[in-house]
Amino acid sequence: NLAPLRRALISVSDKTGLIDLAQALSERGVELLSTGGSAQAIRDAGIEVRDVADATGFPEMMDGRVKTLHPVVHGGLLARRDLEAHRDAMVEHNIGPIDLLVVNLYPFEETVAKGADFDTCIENIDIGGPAMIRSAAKNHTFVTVVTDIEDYSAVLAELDANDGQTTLALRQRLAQTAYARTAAYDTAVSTWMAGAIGADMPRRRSFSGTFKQTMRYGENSHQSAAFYTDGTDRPGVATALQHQGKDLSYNNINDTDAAFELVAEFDAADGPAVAIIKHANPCGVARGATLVEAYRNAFDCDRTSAFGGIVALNQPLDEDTANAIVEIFTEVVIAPGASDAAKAVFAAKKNLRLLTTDALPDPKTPITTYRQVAGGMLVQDKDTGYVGMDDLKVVTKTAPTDAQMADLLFAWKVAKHVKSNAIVYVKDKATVGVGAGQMSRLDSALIAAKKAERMADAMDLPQPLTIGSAVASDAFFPFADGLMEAAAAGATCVIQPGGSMRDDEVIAAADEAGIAMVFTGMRHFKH
Ligand code: 93A
Repeated sequence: NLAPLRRALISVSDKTGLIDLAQALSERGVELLSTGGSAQAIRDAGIEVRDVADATGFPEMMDGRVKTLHPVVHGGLLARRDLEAHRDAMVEHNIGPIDLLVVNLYPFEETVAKGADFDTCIENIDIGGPAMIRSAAKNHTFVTVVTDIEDYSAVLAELDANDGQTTLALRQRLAQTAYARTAAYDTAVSTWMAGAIGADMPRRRSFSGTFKQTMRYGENSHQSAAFYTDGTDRPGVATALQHQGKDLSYNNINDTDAAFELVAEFDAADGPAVAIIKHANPCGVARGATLVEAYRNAFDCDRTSAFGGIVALNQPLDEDTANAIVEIFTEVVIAPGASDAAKAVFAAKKNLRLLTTDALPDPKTPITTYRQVAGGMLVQDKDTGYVGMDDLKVVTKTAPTDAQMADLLFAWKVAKHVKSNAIVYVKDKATVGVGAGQMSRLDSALIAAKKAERMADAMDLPQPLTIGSAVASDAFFPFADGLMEAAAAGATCVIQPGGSMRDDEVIAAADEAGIAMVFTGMRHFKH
């Protein structure tokens, strides 16, 4: 059992809860040592505190770059209380033990997020703070280290319950938290620096995230899971505000991300667009003259699969669209805003989650994506590839009409967000058939056409909507068969990367079927 906690060193940039903590410690007979601004705040509150500079005999210097980097501080944190030699060294060098360290670091991540210049970011790299945290955490057998304001209350509660000391279990947990904090901090510095100096996928890098929430479970109920954010303020599922509904599940977050990133491809300046997602693949994407029309058009692509889906909008949710959405069961709706009237419509649906952001994400902003594989991590630039009208090459005898061209580009944008192999049929700026995630491109074409037939039956249409449609393939057709299948389903024009050994065969088959085909020169695999 340790002797009661006697001395604390407090050095915090975020002063939230500082005075209450200092007061509580002081009342429990703990002597307070503190750095410049923290000491000032404590003293201003009328609580007794000693300056670290007084203890070290060195003033804070070099604009605060050197305040706590001193053997009196690190000796006090690192000395083993159970070794005579360590105790003797403390006496010989006039080092007092520090039993509790409370530190939160210079706000480096926030400074970067605010878009500060290089020098300001550099000045916000905390050196003394992480050094103290690491010393205290190493010596957690004797020292309590607090790096998270949320842990202040746990420490005070233990002091009261354990004769003025913390338990080893708490000190261990806090030490683990402390190393996670310093690791994440240095990761943030290194990641920022890679960007600031323009390093392209550096050989040495580390990864970290900031804990956001625990999930009830992962993809399945026997898997535990949590959500971590990367600290950037890019609009998206990680930064969205949840207005109502149950907590999001692991699958909800994954699917909501897929939905929002897809709908963001459709510029709001060109009018409303809606994407409905199931299991990370779209079961309907459409534009419309109004948002509600876009929703209904998207819904008509695959009404069956839309049930229990995730809906993403490229414009703020309005009342009409909210009313249309609640006609069936929907898991999540995400939009760049929502009107009060729309929120009122949703309020009656307790299980429906509404998420809003301030803006749509920009699909062209470069970011890094990570995927874990057994024993490693795959890191790549996000697929920000974009194909415009000028990038297309007409390879068939007939060229697409303007209307066909618009549908081809629409289909191409959707195909980018469909798991490979992706085949997407589009008519009048609405998907009418989506084939996703098949091992053969031919099967994707067949499945999409089959689903369109089923929808035609369900909606009492004279023929499937794929008749007269545009079709996109996320990668080249290796053989003519996939293209022939699309033609059989009624597609009259095709967009695909090209580049197959058998392009000639595929082009000849298109010409024979009277189909117009364009090559993008870029593929959009998504696995
Ligand atoms: O510039 S530092 O890296 N040099 C230090 O020696 C040092 N010691 C503590 N920054 C240092 N700190 C940091 O100062 C702490 O991590 C904390 O974030 C901040 C508290 O400063 P103040 O008490 O003056 O507001």
